[in-house]
Amino acid sequence: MICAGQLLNEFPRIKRAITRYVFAGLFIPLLIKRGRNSDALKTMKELKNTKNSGRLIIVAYRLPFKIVREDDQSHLVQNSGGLVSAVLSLVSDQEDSVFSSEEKIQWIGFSENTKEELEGQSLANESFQAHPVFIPDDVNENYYEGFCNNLVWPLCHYFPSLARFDDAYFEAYKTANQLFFDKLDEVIQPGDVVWVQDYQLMLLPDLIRQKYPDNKIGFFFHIPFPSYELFRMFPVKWRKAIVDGILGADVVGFHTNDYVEYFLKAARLVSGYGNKLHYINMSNRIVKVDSFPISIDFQKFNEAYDEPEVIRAREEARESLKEKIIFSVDRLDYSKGILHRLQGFTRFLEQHPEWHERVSFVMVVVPSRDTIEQYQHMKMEIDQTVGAINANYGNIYWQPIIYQYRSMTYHELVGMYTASDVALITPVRDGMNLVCKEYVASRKDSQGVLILSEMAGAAAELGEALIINPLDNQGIADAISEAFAMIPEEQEKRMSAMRERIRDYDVFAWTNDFFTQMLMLEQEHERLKQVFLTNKGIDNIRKAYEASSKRILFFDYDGTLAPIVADPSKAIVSEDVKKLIMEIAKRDTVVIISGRDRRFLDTHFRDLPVHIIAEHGALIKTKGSEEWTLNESYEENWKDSIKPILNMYAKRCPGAFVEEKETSLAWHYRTADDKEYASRRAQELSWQLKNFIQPELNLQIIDGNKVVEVKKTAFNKGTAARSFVDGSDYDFILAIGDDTTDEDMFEALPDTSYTIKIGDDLSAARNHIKNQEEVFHFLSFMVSTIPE
Ligand code: GDG
Repeated sequence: MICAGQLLNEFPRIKRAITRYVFAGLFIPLLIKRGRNSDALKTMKELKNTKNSGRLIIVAYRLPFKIVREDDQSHLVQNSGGLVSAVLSLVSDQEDSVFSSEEKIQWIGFSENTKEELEGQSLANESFQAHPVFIPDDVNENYYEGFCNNLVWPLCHYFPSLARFDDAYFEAYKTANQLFFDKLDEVIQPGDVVWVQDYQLMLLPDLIRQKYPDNKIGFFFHIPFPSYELFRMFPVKWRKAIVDGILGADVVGFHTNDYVEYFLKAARLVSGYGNKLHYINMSNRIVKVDSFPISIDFQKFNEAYDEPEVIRAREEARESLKEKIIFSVDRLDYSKGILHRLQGFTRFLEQHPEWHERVSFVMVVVPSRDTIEQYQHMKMEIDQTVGAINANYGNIYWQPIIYQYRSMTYHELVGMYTASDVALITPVRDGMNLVCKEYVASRKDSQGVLILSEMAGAAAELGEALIINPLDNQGIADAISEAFAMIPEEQEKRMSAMRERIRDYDVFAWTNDFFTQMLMLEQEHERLKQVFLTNKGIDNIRKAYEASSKRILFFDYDGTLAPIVADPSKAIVSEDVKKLIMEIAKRDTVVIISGRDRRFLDTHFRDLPVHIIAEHGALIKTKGSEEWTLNESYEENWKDSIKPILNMYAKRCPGAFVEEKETSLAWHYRTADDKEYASRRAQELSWQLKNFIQPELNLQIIDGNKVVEVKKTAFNKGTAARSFVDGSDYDFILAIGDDTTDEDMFEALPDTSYTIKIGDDLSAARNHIKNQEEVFHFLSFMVSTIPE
């Protein structure tokens, strides 16, 4: 969990956001995750004044309906999946719902029917309007079977040996994403909110952003986002397209914090986007990347316990099966760990003859992708293993495993959930896994034991389950034995705790949580949005300047007083600017505030009556003094442990070099031979430093312009600027800067200050001006009416 102190130190840029939203902001999603569903709804209500003016558009690979034709008419037969109910919950007449029910939810998805079959049909029901996307067979094969299922799926589930790399796959992936976009392009209107689902559509958010910069876009990734070592197996262009494609969204959601971290690392290493507290600054907008553990409709499964069909199914199972029932159900997939489960069960039978003839393991495998060779092979192995176990351990009165290769009806499924003593869920990798949550929700009787793989995203939330490693046969065997021996009171204790958690964070809370983040982001955008100074704005500043009597002005150096040039030693302040500063400094307090070292700043400003702050606030030389003062909280003895790391990166990157300043270390790559390679190394270096240096060192890593800089956190431009204004009575404060480190200054100065950011990056500054050249004109105008 995030601690507030850490936030304030490390993320000064959003410090004001934290203050403003301390309850309504960053902490609310955490409250929602812990609190009750009704709290989540209340939060939405508090955050919104009005309903979203636009409609909700879902884009997912599949449409959530079957299109059934009867008497030349098409009807939508709606699936009862969790996502469908969840999005429906966002739309109602209630004041606190996100969307108005006057508008249907627009759902864009692939259609298995041809265009001709659907020609002229109205594809709508009470709540949804369907917009089928038609993908030619050859494209769909390379796109869906190829890129999605033969490459992304195995890589994301840590089966790189099964991944197939084929240029035609990626081409088809781009074509298909474009086809989804083309359909959306026909449908979208201003104000509509688009929610893109899953790994089949990773390029889509950016396609939308390019043409519709003002529509809100969400993206949710349903499978594991892999660690960088796996992700880097995608060819460079592909991985960049994926990261940039996803980052077209405003809010990007994953199931767990691990997946979020892995994605953030990929965003940094692939496209150079750093993040602060999961916010990525994309220069003209911010993206929020966060975890939203998907859930289920708890009440539906809970109430099903008493439905007659479920009672009948449960009773039949109990009558016809043995004393102890183990149940598992999953799609045929190598990620689900079906064979490992069988091996674990074999070990159990081997070691526990006392349970022979007293246990039935009902294992249902739902047909899936079985046209693919790998899946056919896996199916054969499962068939053979089940056959062998039943042959070796069973007898004419007892079959240890009841194996079904088919799908079950909903009532059969819940009948089995509620009849079984143990749910055995052993994926070797699973984004979340809803089956285990459904099992828990169905157990209104608070009985039954969940054995769950630590590789399922759900394991992070269901700590009361018996957590196993699916590759550890003995671990599975021991867990089964422990489950069979577990007394009802203990079962109840564990099950009740898990049920409460899922009841609180059900699929409705999940969607609410996601949309709360979308709204929060809108407010944050509003705060950070660039307001460029108009003539009127400039004139207002001039008037304020004129009307004041005690003024202080802070100027950053590079990119503010001097232009950014390739060779830093040649970034020289022009004579005109110098003259102007001289003129201002005669009547006002002027502070030059820079990351440069004192020698450089002395050379350029020695003859001016100004205060100088060097090395981001570590060193200060006051006007008229010859002495520099070192910030009192600066502590030495940290560079020796960091310098070798920077040197090693410099050696491995021709042209990069390490600069040792008095109070900081900088790894420069402006002069590197291969800029692209160097920028990748810089990202890796920064990542390594941020993640592996000891927190006790209190160091801050700054990703600057072609430089990675390491300094103490104890001071920054903000603390340095405050030391000038605190306790004084300036009635006009102005600060101008272009760099990320200037944000500390903008944040730290009083709200009445005039803060100006150069360029269009999102900033805490109140105003922006376009470029460095304009600084001179702006300042000249500001002081123009004051007599010398
Ligand atoms: C992906 C991610 C993530 C299964 N067999 C039958 C049946 N089901 C239903 C279950 C459950 C759903 O299918 C399976 O959901 P999972 O989450 O377990 O797995 P994936 O399909 O792989 O889904 C996964 C999920 O997306 C959501 O983000 O959790 O990690 O891989 O609802 O009940 N339903 C019926 N008969 C069956 O035979 N009626």
